[in-house]
Amino acid sequence: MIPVDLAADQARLRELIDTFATLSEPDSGPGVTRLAYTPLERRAHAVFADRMSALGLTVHSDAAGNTIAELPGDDPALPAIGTGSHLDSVPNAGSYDGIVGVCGAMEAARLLVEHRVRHRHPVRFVVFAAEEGARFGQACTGSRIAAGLTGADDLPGKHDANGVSLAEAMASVALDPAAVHSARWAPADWAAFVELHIEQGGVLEAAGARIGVVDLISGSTRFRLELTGRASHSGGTPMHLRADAVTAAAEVVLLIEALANDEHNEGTRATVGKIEVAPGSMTTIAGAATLWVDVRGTDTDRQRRTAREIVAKAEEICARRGIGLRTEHLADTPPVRLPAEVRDGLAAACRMLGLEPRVLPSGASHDAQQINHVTPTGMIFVPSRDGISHDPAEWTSIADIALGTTALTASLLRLDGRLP
Ligand code: HGY
Ligand code: MN
Ligand code: MN
Repeated sequence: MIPVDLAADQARLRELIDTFATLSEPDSGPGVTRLAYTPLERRAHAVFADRMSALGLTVHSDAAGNTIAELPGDDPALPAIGTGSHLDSVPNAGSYDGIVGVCGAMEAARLLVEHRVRHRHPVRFVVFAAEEGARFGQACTGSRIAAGLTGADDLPGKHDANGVSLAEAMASVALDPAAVHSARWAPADWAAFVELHIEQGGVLEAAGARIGVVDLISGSTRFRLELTGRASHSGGTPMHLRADAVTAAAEVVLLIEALANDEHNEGTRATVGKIEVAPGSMTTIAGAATLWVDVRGTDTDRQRRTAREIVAKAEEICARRGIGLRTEHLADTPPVRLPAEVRDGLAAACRMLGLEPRVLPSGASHDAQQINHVTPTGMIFVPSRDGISHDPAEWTSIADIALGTTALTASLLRLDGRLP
């Protein structure tokens, strides 16, 4: 069993989650808006750093903006065991995505320090920068840099909706994009990594399971489709003389849905979550429409084939309608199967709580997906009510978050060899 003094404290978790939830862009509408590489994301990292420093941990932020707090172990020569998640959000997000993994890590650190739990390995508590791809298209920038999957050369070429590049955004919050090589993690420095996260889907809730362990993290292929028609008067232009970018875009969007639903693309999810139309006047036929496409998959070939099929079909539709089409690749991450030895260790930790964990794939992408390129990595999931996420209605009970945190703490000690 878990030593009783290692049970996570619900009130402390609630206070932490509520503290981070207050850090949202003013006048940004409902929910939490704390985008990648903004002063607000850095303020959230500062809250984490202050609390961990107050516990006596040594804390630093690297050139990528990742913030790492270290708790020394009895044997400093051993590689570190790590845990953590992210504090940036999508626009109008909920209060739990990423935050639960950071708050769980902070509570685990408190339990280890305040109960003077001996452990051999150093333990590092990490907040990754810029996990969400909502602003720049690419997800997991901080953890990709740590894993050596994104370098300084990649940063100037990715832009947000205002034309600000990843490199410029990093510099705007006093980070040095040219120095991100220094933020790369050496595999020899790490023994394992565990991320606690909300499920962001409905599998655990439907199964009546209070805790899950992830076996595979979905990949994502993301691109932008820019359709160019001819803006013209909505009254003076007969239907047969139009090059309407919006009606072409509408046909493409429905095609994307049909392709994802086609059984030969089983397991693939394709979404157009953002559309921009110009000039955006109700009395002008749209001359331009831009679609942001997110294709998720549990099989690399099928995920990328679906993306290729979408582009090919969109080209056919646009050619038939006399609409120009330009495709811009934004990001591509393959699915990752997490190592069985970590997965099974996390399951054993859940059983120490008297819970049988549900083993499940993650539909969302995560920092753990990138960190698994550096060190054996696992994920613990807690349920999302109604499967909702990336929305203010996102919610997980504090009791489930506490269970997940206790399982996380036990997992860290199992990985250390401190618990059987
Ligand atoms: O977009 C995702 O899958 C994750 O929430 N970053
Ligand atoms: Mn997340
Ligand atoms: Mn997210």
